Amino acid sequence: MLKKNNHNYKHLKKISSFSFIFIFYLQLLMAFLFFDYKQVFADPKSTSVLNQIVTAQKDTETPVFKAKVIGKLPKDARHFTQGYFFIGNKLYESTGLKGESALYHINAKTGTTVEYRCLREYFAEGGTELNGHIHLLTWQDKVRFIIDPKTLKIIETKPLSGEGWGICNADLDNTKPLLWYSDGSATLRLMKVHKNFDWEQIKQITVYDPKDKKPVDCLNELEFINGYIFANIWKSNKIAIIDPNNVGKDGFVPVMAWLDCQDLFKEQCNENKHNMYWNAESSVLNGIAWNKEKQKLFVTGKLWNKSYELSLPNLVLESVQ
Ligand SMILES: [Ca+2]
Repeated sequence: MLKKNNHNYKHLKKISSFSFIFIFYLQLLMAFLFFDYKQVFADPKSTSVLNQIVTAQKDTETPVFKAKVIGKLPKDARHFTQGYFFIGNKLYESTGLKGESALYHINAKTGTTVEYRCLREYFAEGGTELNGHIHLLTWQDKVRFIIDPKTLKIIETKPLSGEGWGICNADLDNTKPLLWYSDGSATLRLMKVHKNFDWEQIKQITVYDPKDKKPVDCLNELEFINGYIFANIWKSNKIAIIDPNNVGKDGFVPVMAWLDCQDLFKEQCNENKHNMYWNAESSVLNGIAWNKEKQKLFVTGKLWNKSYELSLPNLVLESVQ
């Protein structure tokens, strides 16, 4: 009996040791499987510092700035954003698609619509301000509009040869009647606007990537910031920063720096999982607005539910010091 009990005791002890080892390794396995590395190692401070670092690509001198978000503004996720710009402290957004195109005056503090004008029969594209008027492009409708920013009424309709994509100012002091516009290619055209709103091309540049020496096609929404042109590239999450005065042979201009907005797009993909209109193919980065008075930069995209305030890359900030 004693022998039997002793045997049982040993047996139980064996089972107990085995269970202990089994549970220990099971816990170890669970910890390994569910360990949240991002949670533990993501130090907001170091991430922030990293975002500020300009990292040069291995085989080129073109610096890449990672977008550093310093604020967020709600945005109507139904808007297929094509143009984004400030007039003073007032924010404007143009939206595309036939049947849905419109021009919006947006409250720059809340992101809500103050006023809007439907342009349903057109496919509206980029817009900008020049001498108190909004200049708005259409994609393939062969017209551009001159619009009163207060009433959003069309004052003039002018012809547009080719496609219209993005448009921005071209003069630092905004005193010369000059505008840059894009047409989906790697070429930007500098247009002089006359008093009757006719315009004539006085210069053109072709933007290329110094890395592969190839033209950067699909230059889209534009913004003129401290003498540089910011152009987002359609279907990418990158913004090219271009110095329009750095013109080389045959009008070629290298990308001076890249602003990498990939993280913003990833956040939008995540936040719009249940947005029935969302399509990662078309809901891309498209919209750069610079508030010159407050020195604030906002970027957004088609069907995005937010507009992101970004810190301006040092490279661009320092240029005006
Ligand atoms: Ca813009």
